[in-house]
Amino acid sequence: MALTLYGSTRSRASMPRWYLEEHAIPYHWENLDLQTGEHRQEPYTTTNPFTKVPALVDDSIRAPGGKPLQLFENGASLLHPGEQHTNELGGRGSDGDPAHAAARRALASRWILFANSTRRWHSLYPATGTGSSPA
Ligand SMILES: N[C@@H](CCC(=O)N[C@@H](CS)C(=O)NCC(=O)O)C(=O)O
Repeated sequence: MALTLYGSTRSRASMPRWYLEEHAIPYHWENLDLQTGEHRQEPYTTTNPFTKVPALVDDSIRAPGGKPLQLFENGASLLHPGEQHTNELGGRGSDGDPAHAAARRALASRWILFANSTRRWHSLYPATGTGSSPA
C-alpha cells in the first residue's frame, strides 16, 4: 500500500480522507486514539514531531535522503495525492494542459486555506463522509 493516512475520526484528517475517497485512491487508514495519546508516541512522532493528526506517508516516493515521503498538515496531505496520484493538480494536469492544472491547484489551495483559516474544518467536511465539495 503506497499511502497511509494517520488520523482520527472527527479530526482534520477528514480533509485529505475526503479527497482520497472521492478519487478512489487506495490508502491505508491508521486510526490514532487521541484520548490515550497515541499521536504523542513513537513511531508516529517520527512522522509528525508536532504530535498532531493528520499525517500522510507515501512509501512509493522517496524524499531527499532516501526515506519514504512523510507529510504533516492536512493541506499538504491533500495536495500531494492530487499532484502525484490523480495528476489532477500536478504536472501537466489530467487533461494535459499545464494551465488547467495550475488553475485547479490554485482553486484547491483556496479551499484548503479557507477551511484552515476562516472556517472550522468540520463544517465543510463532515466526518460521516456525506458532505460534498463546495466546488
Ligand atoms: N495545522 C494542523 C492542525 C492539526 C491539529 O490540530 N490536529 C488536531 C486534531 S483536529 C490534533 O492532532 N489534536 C491532538 C492534540 O493536539 O493533542 C493541520 O491542519 O493538520
